[in-house]
Amino acid sequence: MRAYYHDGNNEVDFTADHDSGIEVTLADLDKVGVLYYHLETEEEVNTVAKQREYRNRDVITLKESTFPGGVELYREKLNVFYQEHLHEDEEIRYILDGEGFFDVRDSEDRWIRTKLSKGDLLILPLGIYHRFTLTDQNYVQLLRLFKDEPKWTALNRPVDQNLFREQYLQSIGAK
Ligand code: KMT
Ligand code: NI
Repeated sequence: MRAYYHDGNNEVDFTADHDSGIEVTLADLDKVGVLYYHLETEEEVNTVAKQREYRNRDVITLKESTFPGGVELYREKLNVFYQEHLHEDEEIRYILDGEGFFDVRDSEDRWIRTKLSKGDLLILPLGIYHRFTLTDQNYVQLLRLFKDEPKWTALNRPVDQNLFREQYLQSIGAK
Protein backbone atom coordinates (compact mmCIF):
# COMPACT_ATOMS: atom_id res chain seq x y z
CA MET A 1 0.00 0.00 0.00
CA ARG A 2 1.07 3.51 -0.69
CA ALA A 3 -0.89 6.62 0.15
CA TYR A 4 -0.36 10.09 -1.27
CA TYR A 5 -2.29 13.15 -2.31
CA HIS A 6 -3.99 12.91 -5.69
CA ASP A 7 -2.48 15.35 -8.18
CA GLY A 8 -5.92 16.73 -9.09
CA ASN A 9 -5.29 16.33 -12.81
CA ASN A 10 -8.56 14.99 -14.08
CA GLU A 11 -7.67 15.26 -17.75
CA VAL A 12 -5.74 12.00 -17.93
CA ASP A 13 -7.22 8.54 -17.43
CA PHE A 14 -8.42 8.01 -13.88
CA THR A 15 -6.61 4.66 -13.68
CA ALA A 16 -3.26 6.50 -13.91
CA ASP A 17 -1.35 6.94 -10.61
CA HIS A 18 -2.12 10.67 -10.25
CA ASP A 19 0.77 10.90 -7.83
CA SER A 20 1.39 14.42 -6.52
CA GLY A 21 4.51 13.18 -4.73
CA ILE A 22 3.07 14.30 -1.38
CA GLU A 23 3.12 11.28 0.89
CA VAL A 24 0.35 10.40 3.32
CA THR A 25 1.24 8.32 6.39
CA LEU A 26 -0.77 5.67 8.24
CA ALA A 27 -1.15 8.22 11.05
CA ASP A 28 -2.68 10.69 8.56
CA LEU A 29 -5.11 7.99 7.42
CA ASP A 30 -5.95 7.21 11.01
CA LYS A 31 -6.85 10.89 11.54
CA VAL A 32 -9.65 10.56 8.99
CA GLY A 33 -10.74 7.24 10.49
CA VAL A 34 -9.26 5.01 7.79
CA LEU A 35 -7.58 1.83 8.99
CA TYR A 36 -5.04 -0.18 7.07
CA TYR A 37 -3.54 -3.63 7.65
CA HIS A 38 -1.38 -5.90 5.56
CA LEU A 39 -2.41 -9.51 6.04
CA GLU A 40 -0.49 -12.29 4.32
CA THR A 41 -3.05 -15.04 4.65
CA GLU A 42 -6.80 -15.40 4.65
CA GLU A 43 -6.42 -16.94 8.09
CA GLU A 44 -5.23 -13.56 9.35
CA VAL A 45 -8.20 -11.97 7.62
CA ASN A 46 -10.47 -14.36 9.48
CA THR A 47 -8.90 -13.35 12.79
CA VAL A 48 -9.48 -9.64 12.12
CA ALA A 49 -13.00 -10.40 10.88
CA LYS A 50 -13.72 -12.21 14.12
CA GLN A 51 -12.28 -9.44 16.30
CA ARG A 52 -14.23 -6.76 14.50
CA GLU A 53 -17.37 -8.87 14.12
CA TYR A 54 -17.49 -9.01 10.34
CA ARG A 55 -19.82 -11.93 9.84
CA ASN A 56 -20.42 -11.88 6.11
CA ARG A 57 -18.32 -11.66 2.98
CA ASP A 58 -18.28 -12.04 -0.76
CA VAL A 59 -15.73 -11.87 -3.57
CA ILE A 60 -15.88 -9.52 -6.54
CA THR A 61 -13.62 -9.73 -9.57
CA LEU A 62 -13.26 -6.70 -11.82
CA LYS A 63 -11.81 -7.70 -15.15
CA GLU A 64 -13.25 -6.69 -18.48
CA SER A 65 -12.92 -10.01 -20.27
CA THR A 66 -14.55 -12.13 -17.56
CA PHE A 67 -17.08 -9.75 -16.06
CA PRO A 68 -20.50 -11.40 -15.67
CA GLY A 69 -22.93 -9.54 -17.90
CA GLY A 70 -20.28 -8.25 -20.30
CA VAL A 71 -18.30 -5.15 -21.09
CA GLU A 72 -21.16 -2.65 -20.85
CA LEU A 73 -22.02 -3.73 -17.34
CA TYR A 74 -18.36 -3.79 -16.36
CA ARG A 75 -17.90 -0.18 -17.49
CA GLU A 76 -21.10 0.86 -15.78
CA LYS A 77 -19.93 -0.73 -12.54
CA LEU A 78 -16.59 1.06 -12.68
CA ASN A 79 -18.33 4.37 -13.28
CA VAL A 80 -20.55 3.79 -10.26
CA PHE A 81 -17.55 2.96 -8.06
CA TYR A 82 -15.76 6.13 -9.20
CA GLN A 83 -18.64 8.41 -8.27
CA GLU A 84 -17.87 10.13 -5.00
CA HIS A 85 -20.13 8.60 -2.34
CA LEU A 86 -20.52 7.45 1.24
CA HIS A 87 -22.17 4.59 3.11
CA GLU A 88 -23.99 4.29 6.38
CA ASP A 89 -21.75 1.41 7.37
CA GLU A 90 -18.03 0.61 7.20
CA GLU A 91 -16.58 -0.35 3.84
CA ILE A 92 -14.09 -3.19 4.33
CA ARG A 93 -12.02 -4.44 1.43
CA TYR A 94 -9.23 -7.03 1.25
CA ILE A 95 -7.27 -7.40 -1.97
CA LEU A 96 -6.94 -11.03 -3.04
CA ASP A 97 -5.23 -10.27 -6.34
CA GLY A 98 -4.52 -7.39 -8.69
CA GLU A 99 -4.59 -3.73 -7.65
CA GLY A 100 -6.98 -0.90 -6.94
CA PHE A 101 -7.13 2.74 -5.89
CA PHE A 102 -9.35 3.86 -3.03
CA ASP A 103 -9.55 7.65 -2.85
CA VAL A 104 -10.74 9.19 0.40
CA ARG A 105 -11.33 12.83 1.33
CA ASP A 106 -9.20 14.31 4.09
CA SER A 107 -10.59 16.79 6.62
CA GLU A 108 -9.89 19.66 4.21
CA ASP A 109 -11.65 17.91 1.37
CA ARG A 110 -8.51 16.96 -0.53
CA TRP A 111 -8.26 13.56 -2.20
CA ILE A 112 -5.92 11.07 -0.59
CA ARG A 113 -5.19 8.21 -2.97
CA THR A 114 -4.37 4.77 -1.58
CA LYS A 115 -2.92 2.21 -3.95
CA LEU A 116 -3.70 -1.28 -2.75
CA SER A 117 -2.39 -4.64 -3.85
CA LYS A 118 -2.51 -8.28 -2.74
CA GLY A 119 -2.75 -8.69 1.02
CA ASP A 120 -3.88 -5.12 1.74
CA LEU A 121 -6.94 -4.58 3.91
CA LEU A 122 -8.59 -1.17 4.05
CA ILE A 123 -11.40 -0.16 6.37
CA LEU A 124 -13.29 3.03 5.55
CA PRO A 125 -15.43 4.52 8.30
CA LEU A 126 -19.10 5.11 7.71
CA GLY A 127 -19.78 8.60 6.45
CA ILE A 128 -16.46 9.22 4.68
CA TYR A 129 -16.63 10.43 1.08
CA HIS A 130 -14.68 8.08 -1.16
CA ARG A 131 -14.42 6.50 -4.60
CA PHE A 132 -12.69 3.52 -6.19
CA THR A 133 -10.96 2.77 -9.46
CA LEU A 134 -8.65 0.21 -11.00
CA THR A 135 -4.97 0.83 -11.73
CA ASP A 136 -3.55 0.41 -15.23
CA GLN A 137 -3.48 -3.36 -14.57
CA ASN A 138 -7.25 -3.19 -15.08
CA TYR A 139 -7.77 -6.09 -12.77
CA VAL A 140 -8.63 -6.68 -9.15
CA GLN A 141 -10.13 -9.43 -7.06
CA LEU A 142 -11.49 -8.21 -3.75
CA LEU A 143 -12.96 -9.70 -0.65
CA ARG A 144 -15.80 -7.55 0.65
CA LEU A 145 -16.49 -7.99 4.33
CA PHE A 146 -19.64 -6.95 6.12
CA LYS A 147 -20.70 -6.66 9.71
CA ASP A 148 -24.13 -8.11 9.07
CA GLU A 149 -26.15 -7.91 5.90
CA PRO A 150 -24.34 -6.08 3.11
CA LYS A 151 -25.39 -2.45 2.88
CA TRP A 152 -24.70 -1.70 -0.75
CA THR A 153 -26.36 1.63 -0.91
CA ALA A 154 -23.97 4.29 -2.13
CA LEU A 155 -25.15 7.80 -1.32
CA ASN A 156 -23.60 10.08 -3.88
CA ARG A 157 -22.22 13.43 -2.83
CA PRO A 158 -23.70 15.79 -1.77
CA VAL A 159 -25.37 14.19 1.25
CA ASP A 160 -23.97 16.59 3.82
CA GLN A 161 -27.08 16.55 6.01
CA ASN A 162 -26.90 12.78 6.38
CA LEU A 163 -26.79 11.76 10.02
CA PHE A 164 -23.94 9.30 9.49
CA ARG A 165 -21.98 12.01 7.69
CA GLU A 166 -22.43 14.39 10.59
CA GLN A 167 -21.53 11.67 13.06
CA TYR A 168 -18.39 10.91 11.06
CA LEU A 169 -17.29 14.55 10.93
CA GLN A 170 -17.72 14.77 14.68
CA SER A 171 -15.71 11.57 15.18
CA ILE A 172 -12.69 13.05 13.37
CA GLY A 173 -13.08 16.39 15.12
CA ALA A 174 -14.00 18.26 11.95
CA LYS A 175 -17.27 19.56 13.34
C1 KMT B 1 -18.15 0.42 -2.98
O1 KMT B 1 -18.97 1.06 -2.35
O2 KMT B 1 -18.28 -0.77 -3.27
C2 KMT B 1 -16.97 1.12 -3.41
O3 KMT B 1 -16.70 2.16 -2.89
C3 KMT B 1 -16.14 0.49 -4.45
C4 KMT B 1 -15.02 -0.32 -3.91
S1 KMT B 1 -15.19 -2.07 -4.06
C5 KMT B 1 -15.03 -2.48 -5.72
NI1 NI C 1 -18.12 2.73 -1.34
